[in-house]
Amino acid sequence: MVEWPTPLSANPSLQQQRPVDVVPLIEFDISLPSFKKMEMKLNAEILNEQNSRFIETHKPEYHFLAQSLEKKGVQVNDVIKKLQELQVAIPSWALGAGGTRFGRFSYQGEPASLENKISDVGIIHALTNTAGAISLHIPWDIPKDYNAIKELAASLDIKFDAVNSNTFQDQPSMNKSYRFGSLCNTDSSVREIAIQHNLEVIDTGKKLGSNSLTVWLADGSNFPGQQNFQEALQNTKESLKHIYKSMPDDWKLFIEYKPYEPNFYSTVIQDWGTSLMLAEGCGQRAYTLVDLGHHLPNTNIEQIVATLMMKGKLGGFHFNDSKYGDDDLTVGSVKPYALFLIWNELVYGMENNPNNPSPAWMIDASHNIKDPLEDLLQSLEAIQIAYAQALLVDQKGLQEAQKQQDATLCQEILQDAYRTDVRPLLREARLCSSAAIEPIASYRSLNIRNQLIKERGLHTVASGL
Ligand code: LRH
Ligand code: MN
Repeated sequence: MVEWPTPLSANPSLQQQRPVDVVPLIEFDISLPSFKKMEMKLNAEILNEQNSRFIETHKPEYHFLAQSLEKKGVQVNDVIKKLQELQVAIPSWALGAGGTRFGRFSYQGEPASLENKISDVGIIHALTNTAGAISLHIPWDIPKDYNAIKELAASLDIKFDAVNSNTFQDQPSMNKSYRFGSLCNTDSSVREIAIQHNLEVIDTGKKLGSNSLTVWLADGSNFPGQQNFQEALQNTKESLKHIYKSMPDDWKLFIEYKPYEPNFYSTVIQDWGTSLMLAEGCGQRAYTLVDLGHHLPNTNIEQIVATLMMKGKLGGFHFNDSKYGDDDLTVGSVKPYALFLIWNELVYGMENNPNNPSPAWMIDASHNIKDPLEDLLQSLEAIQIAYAQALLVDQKGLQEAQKQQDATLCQEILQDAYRTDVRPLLREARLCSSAAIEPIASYRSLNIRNQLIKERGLHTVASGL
């Protein structure tokens, strides 16, 4: 292990040591027997050289902001530490170009293997120090060599977050179909196939060191009268209980809800209330997972978050943004204020709801036109910005103003935080954890996409949506 060279004039108290091999940008890592050629790995020298381009601008901006925040009583070091501790899982199914039913525009240099995908998450994590986990979708990402995959992930400081089951696509080995549902299906043999699949996904997760399962069901109907709502919900409830009981004692079950798509009349687990009811039906380690895109227009998601935290049943998030439906757009690209209000409830809840475990932070996005890695870098930035702004909210002042029923003052307190440009705090957090001050600028000036194309070719296609 080589000492991480101290970045220029970084703030010593916020220093974070990270296990990094100081090696050339493209390397052959013979220490990992299973890999003849190691994919690209960003190293300290490269990032240091990159940061030297931005440090002169960053430092005065950071000190100006830090001083003005400390005058307001903000513990700036605490905010930065919390930003450094925030680790958001990258979805394995969103490292290539996504598509819609109207087509898919391939992105060159896409990861064609799970190894490639983990390497891409490694690049994002090296640039941001906030993407220290990957969330796999099974069967899209079944490892061929579990030890090699775990070695590669560990060498990049990447953990395995929740594993996702898939009972919305028929598999070649199946002699039945999920066309009319999986865990809700009127045919018990189809329910059994779906349950068995979830148990196999748990096994895969156990081998990788994951400790949570996310279940999202496409189950529902397309026409009035097509499905008996109560029977479908009862079947789903029983099936989930079966899966829950089969989980190791230290595992969590995340039940993800969605109002519609791919079924367009009804969805069995359509909203947070149904998910909460099913989670309570399963047991203590079952929770509701909130995908921001899974709400009907103008739904007050921050109120749902507050309610779930009060119940101790907020399991985690799939962060993305949307204008209309489940658009899976870049986080914070359409409704950044809504994202801030959600994080304000999270900060309040993490302070006042000790009964709710620390939520699992994950992105769930799909990239139709942007470079997938740039899109994910922007999403991580937006999540950190909303969190940092929420950490600046004068929670005591807000509660006092709420007691006084002073709506004007409440808004002033919230928007004072929201209207603070917190990016210098993110930059300092990255600088002090040996990541890139400007991840996207560095991603581009290091020409990483072209390097990936050189290694993988123009036509590789990533598995996933
Ligand atoms: C469903 C969903 C779910 C995943 C899938 C890839 O819309 O959000 O989380 O399984 O996307
Ligand atoms: Mn999702």
